[in-house]
Amino acid sequence: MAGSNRDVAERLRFMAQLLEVTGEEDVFKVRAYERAAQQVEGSPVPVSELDEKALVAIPGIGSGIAKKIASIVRTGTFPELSELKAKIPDSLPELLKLDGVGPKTVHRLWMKLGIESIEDLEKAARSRRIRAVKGFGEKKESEFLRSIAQYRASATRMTRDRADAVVAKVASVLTPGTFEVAGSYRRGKSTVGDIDIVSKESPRAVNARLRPIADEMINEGEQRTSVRCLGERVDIRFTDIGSFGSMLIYLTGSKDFNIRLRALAIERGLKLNEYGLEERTGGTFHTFPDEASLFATLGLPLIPPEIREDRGEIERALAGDLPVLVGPGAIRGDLHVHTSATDGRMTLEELAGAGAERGYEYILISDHSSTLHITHGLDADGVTAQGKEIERVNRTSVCQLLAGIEVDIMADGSLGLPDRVLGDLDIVIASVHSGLHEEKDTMTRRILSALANDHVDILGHPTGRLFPSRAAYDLDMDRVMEVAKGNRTALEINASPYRMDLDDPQIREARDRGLLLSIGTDAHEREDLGNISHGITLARRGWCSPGDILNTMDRDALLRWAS
Ligand code: DGT
Ligand code: CA
Ligand code: CA
Ligand code: ZN
Repeated sequence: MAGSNRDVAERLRFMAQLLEVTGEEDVFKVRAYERAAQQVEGSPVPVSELDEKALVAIPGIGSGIAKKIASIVRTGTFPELSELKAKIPDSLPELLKLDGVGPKTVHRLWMKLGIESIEDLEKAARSRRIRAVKGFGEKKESEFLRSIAQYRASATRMTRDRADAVVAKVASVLTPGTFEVAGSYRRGKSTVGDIDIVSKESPRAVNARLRPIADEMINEGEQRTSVRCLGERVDIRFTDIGSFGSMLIYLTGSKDFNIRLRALAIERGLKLNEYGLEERTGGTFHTFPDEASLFATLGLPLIPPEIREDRGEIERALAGDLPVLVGPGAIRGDLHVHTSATDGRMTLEELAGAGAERGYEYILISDHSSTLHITHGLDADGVTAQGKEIERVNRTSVCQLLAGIEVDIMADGSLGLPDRVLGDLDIVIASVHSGLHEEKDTMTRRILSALANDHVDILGHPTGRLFPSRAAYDLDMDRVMEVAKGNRTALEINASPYRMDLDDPQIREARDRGLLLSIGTDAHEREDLGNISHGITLARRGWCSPGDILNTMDRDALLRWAS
């Protein structure tokens, strides 16, 4: 996952910081991580391309840290770091992102004042509780507040899982059936700037209920209220029951969609705003309690929120030719999961059980292959052993496990396992996990040569992007799609909220070209399986119908397609 030297160094440095946050007294241990981070950052060769022996040869890197580096390259983290993170409040490390706040400060704030989050720090500073701690003082208090303001102004967009948490918290004080979440959240965008909600309840009642859960009431009113909740901005717009439909359409957007819709209304002699439609001659005003009635008045069917982007959907709707979008009911299984045989947490049995619970027909077992960069993956013997286990579990399981692998695409475009091993598997995903900063031509050539292998069925997380820090790698996606189409290789829609890869414009392009797409959660633990919903949403944003999605095939059809 986290391949560049900078990524690896960042994780090692983070470990050093967390040790200090938790009050680690062994300074040599902290320094060992700091020194390793420095060495990795300064290394002229990408550490992702070094094996353990070569890593240990770097001064300041011992065999313990070398293993951790290998784990970071492969998974983005390592066990000791995960364990340490589990011991502290989830919101604590974010304090380190504040300008002028180091690990020792966080340790002190946490121990002396019970501060566990930026919100806690803000409250403590506002209520002048910081100055009571020896060594902090009034000046420090105002510095903290300034840093918090700056951090928030530049904070990046929310991932979908974060947005879900914010929505759940706000929804917990609203009455079911009286509100709808609008904006980019409802349209299903891969990341969300702020949360927009339309509410039919009385502003006074809602405002009162929001106060206890809000970090801050940014502004309160009868028309709209803005609050900060879990550190994120939430805008609530109040409306009459009678105008709920027009308000919801307006706040769902997108802005471009709204502009097109208004133009269409004008063509029909109507003026559209968030309160309803006005007849341009005579001035009669019409209101709409739901979206469908407003759309119908404009001669349109209900356009699904996920495709309201002015990318041709209004024209298609007018022609009565909207695509039928894939929904959760059509999904028969998950096509990318990891197990405890490598860096996942679930056993095959647990996966089969979890799949059955979700009503799945199948789950594709796709652990990493063991290669130069991935030391704890499966080798040929590991694949054979896992295959036998899968057969055994399948004898008593409703949800069938498919034998697969997420094979590494190497620097030269070859694959991490020999053809004879890949040939025995049901479905093969091939992914790039190293050398992520190659030139466009080199990267494209690598991927094309992997696609040329007949055993490869799916190209995993095709652009390699990772929120919030890693951009997509430089790639000639046009060429990749052309070759994938020719070779009948599917492209993955990786549903991890940190990946969301492919993104919707590329999904749309792939679908328009007649490629197949496969949705995979890349689950490492049980709750990750729920991310399938993010993948379905992305597929919908890319205009995919059930027929475009591999996961809608039944097991036999899927295996026939892959063979
Ligand atoms: P975000 O929050 O950056 O992820 O994106 P949105 O789409 O949620 O944008 P936001 O929160 O600024 O506004 C929510 C909706 O309000 C937006 O989707 C459409 C509507 N809207 C906002 N500004 C305008 C505007 O200037 N004109 C029109 N027609 N609609 C707007
Ligand atoms: Ca928004
Ligand atoms: Ca907004
Ligand atoms: Zn991967």
